[in-house]
Amino acid sequence: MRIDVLTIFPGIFESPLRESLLGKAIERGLLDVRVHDIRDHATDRHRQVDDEPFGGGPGMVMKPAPIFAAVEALGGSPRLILLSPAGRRLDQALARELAGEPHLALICGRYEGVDERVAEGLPAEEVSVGDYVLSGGELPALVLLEAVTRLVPGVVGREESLERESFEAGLLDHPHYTRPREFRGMKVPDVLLSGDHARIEEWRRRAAVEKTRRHRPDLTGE
Ligand code: JCQ
Repeated sequence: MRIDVLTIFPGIFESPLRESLLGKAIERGLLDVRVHDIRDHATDRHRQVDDEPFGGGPGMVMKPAPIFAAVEALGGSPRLILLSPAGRRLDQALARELAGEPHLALICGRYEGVDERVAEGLPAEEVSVGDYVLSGGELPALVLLEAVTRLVPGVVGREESLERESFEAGLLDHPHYTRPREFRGMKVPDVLLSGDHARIEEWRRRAAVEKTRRHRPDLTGE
């Protein structure tokens, strides 16, 4: 899978793409992630990527031309995504859908916003990672990158751990425990030490439903 990232802060992506699961998957050739500096596509002598808003008001708006030029320099026919609080909310279903694409391009906006002709004219679909405002699309792009790429076959070592986890069954995950059996007076539920796999499965199913009802009633339709 190929993913191009368009940003005016390419440095933000360095360590997340080097470390951990993402870094390993790139090293192993499962992912081809390329980060591009939008400023390299500015044509004026100040390499300006933003300008004042038409109609007035505070802050600056990202100019369309450098973003269009950066996208047009990519080649291929990527699915274009603009990270934006105004977008379709990223959830596990959208992550799964995007993991099936051969080529994505993520556009990171900064300042007060991005000229509307980027969404309209490229066109780019707007995707949000949650109902809060950040100063730029770089962290949202990293969130999307991780949610999507861990679903690409081979990126996560144990494939079965994927289908068991939160949201894949429409529920939160069941509680997890490791050694010691007792920690600061808090005990691991006996059933998990019983070795009875049928009872353990049943306990986990009930615990997942119970935890979902308590923390996320919206997921159970309550
Ligand atoms: C993404 N949830 C929050 C901020 C404008 C495209 O225009 C803008 C982009 C941003 C950065 O993204 C977010 C965000 N999902 O803040 C303002």
